[in-house]
Amino acid sequence: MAAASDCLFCKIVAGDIPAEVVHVTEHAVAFRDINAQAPTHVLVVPRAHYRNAAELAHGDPEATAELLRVAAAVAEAEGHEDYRLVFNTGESVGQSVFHTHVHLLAGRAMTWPPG
Ligand code: DGP
Repeated sequence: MAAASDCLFCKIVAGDIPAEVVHVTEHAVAFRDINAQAPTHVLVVPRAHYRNAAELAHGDPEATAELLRVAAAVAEAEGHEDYRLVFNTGESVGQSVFHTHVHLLAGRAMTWPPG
């Protein structure tokens, strides 16, 4: 799927907007969240533009799996055995950027359920 011209994360993937990139693969890019909520807070995004996790899963199952592999690799590289992955889907549950991304959060104790 082509990049969306008005998409923030497409611009980060393309290198047009700077980000602290920590891991890159054929299908995915991982970079630190600008508004970190944990000592490790990394966003893993597909290079291709899909609005949310379900659309990515339908359109590109391999890239979907790669997001999870990259998240695990980044967690391990940063020394975290325990971590949380979050896909927000829809504005009412907190999605603010409509390019699929999984939040990797680690490095502090967390409670359940999330707010
Ligand atoms: P969500 O709310 O689930 O759509 O997550 C979007 C995340 O993107 C949010 O935690 C903040 C992060 N974010 C927004 N703008 C930027 C940016 O320009 N650079 C980086 N690195 N992260 C951003």
